Amino acid sequence: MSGKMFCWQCQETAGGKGCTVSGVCGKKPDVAAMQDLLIYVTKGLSCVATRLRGEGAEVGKDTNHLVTMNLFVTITNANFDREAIEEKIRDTLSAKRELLTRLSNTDGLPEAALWDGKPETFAEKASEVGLLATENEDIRSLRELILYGLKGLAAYSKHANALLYDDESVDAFIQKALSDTLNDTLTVDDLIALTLETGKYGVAGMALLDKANTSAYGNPEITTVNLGVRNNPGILISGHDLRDLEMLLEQTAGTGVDVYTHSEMLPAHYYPAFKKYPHFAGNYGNAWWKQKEEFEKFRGPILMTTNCVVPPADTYRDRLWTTGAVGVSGCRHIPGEYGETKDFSALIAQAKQCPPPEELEQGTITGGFAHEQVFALADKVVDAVKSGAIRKFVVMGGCDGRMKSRGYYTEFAEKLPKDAVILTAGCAKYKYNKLNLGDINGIPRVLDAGQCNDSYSLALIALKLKEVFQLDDINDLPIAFNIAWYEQKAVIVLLALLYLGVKNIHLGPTLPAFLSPNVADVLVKNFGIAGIGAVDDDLNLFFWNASAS
Ligand code: FSO
Ligand code: SF4
Repeated sequence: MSGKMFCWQCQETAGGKGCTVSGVCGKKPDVAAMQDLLIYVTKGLSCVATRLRGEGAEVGKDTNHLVTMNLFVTITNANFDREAIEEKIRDTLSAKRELLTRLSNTDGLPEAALWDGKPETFAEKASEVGLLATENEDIRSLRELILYGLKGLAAYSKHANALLYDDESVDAFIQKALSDTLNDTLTVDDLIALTLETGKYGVAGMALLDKANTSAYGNPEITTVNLGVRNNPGILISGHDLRDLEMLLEQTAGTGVDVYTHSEMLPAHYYPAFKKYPHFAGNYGNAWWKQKEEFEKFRGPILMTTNCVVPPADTYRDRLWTTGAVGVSGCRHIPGEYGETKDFSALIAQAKQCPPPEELEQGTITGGFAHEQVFALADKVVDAVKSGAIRKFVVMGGCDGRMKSRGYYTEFAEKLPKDAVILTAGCAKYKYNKLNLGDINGIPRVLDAGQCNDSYSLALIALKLKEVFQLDDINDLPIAFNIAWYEQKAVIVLLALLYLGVKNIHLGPTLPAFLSPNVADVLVKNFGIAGIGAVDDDLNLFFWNASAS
């Protein structure tokens, strides 16, 4: 056990090992401690809910939503507000108390399911329940791998829930898996099986979100997005929550305030439903990690609907607003339950007092290649593959990040053979989506399906190609996987791909610190997971050595 901060959940963890003094992301030890306690009590609540289901009782949506929200709050770069996290701990303890009264008995429940405490005991308890409390390094590694996958899955569930889509089987699994991470009788093999099952539910969760998004806003279609600025005040919206965007667009209509997307909100432009708003002006800036500089220059209010938020500079703190799972102390938070209309009038009023954004760049980028759009182009794509015009697809989805070593992905994209097409989703695309890589017979060489959750589209596209080419194995397709990861949503995307049978995925820029040597070995031996090397060596491996792809 350790009272010290220890977090290793993201790719930028200190020294590639773990953040122990303060987070590279800006998370302070007191916030890290409250996140640890929030995970602990959420696991406890999940144990009780799972036991209740076992007794044939129903567990309401409120519990499901509380669990997913709590997991989301602890994702990298989502919430730096200690008070907001403490409030969630109190809410979770109170929900657990209520569920416990409905259980026929509490025999054999783990300590987390029974623990209750007043706020003044939180810090002490938190110091006992961090991930280092699990001593066996392989069990700890698998528990954390599962937990991080569940955090990603919870984030995607939350967006579907915001559109009033729920899948009880996904929520029940999340809670069962969370309680299993407290079960000391489970072996390494049991936990490996649970890891794969997490991938299965990852597919289900992404499918649910895809259904929610496309039912509400239509199927993404090829779209050219403006990168420049207009001469009106603007609001910048970042993150992944399309429902928040819809409410903001509705409320800003006719006010003279434009709305721009940032980072993972870029793909919102691809949805037909948002094209009707003339004040939906374009995309501003790049991936999350450049936000300090870019938010300064935006000059108007910024709304963070999800991670990735970077603790802001004082110069724009009063223009940074949060909602949903996001929290930054000192920044204003817009409340709103699922199904309620959030009130963005204060942001709009602030925008009206602000000058228009400073121009960062000009031009356009094109995207919108989600499953239905690609299926509509299927004949063209298949012909290009059959004629040899397209030799290979390379899935380069995932996350972007600050590390210099991520320059690899720009160089890799630039040096790709001209008959290779990049399939992407997530903020990783900012490493190459403005490079003008051209097209192959009218098919752009960078096909952007959307946000990281739209990796689901990439999987559907791969499965469609497998069907068209009448292959038995997805790994026989001319598709290579070279994925960049940063935070825990990328973990669920990875587990989902493994569940779908995809092998030989290359993961970079570094392998997760939370994989123990033995667990890493299982992933290498069973799934061919590999890291990245020098660009030229990897290109050689992907294009001229069949064993690598
Ligand atoms: Fe990126 Fe951040 Fe979408 Fe993540 S903005 S890093 S995997 O939150 O969720 O791709
Ligand atoms: Fe460190 Fe990443 Fe954890 Fe932040 S989220 S404390 S950077 S490991």
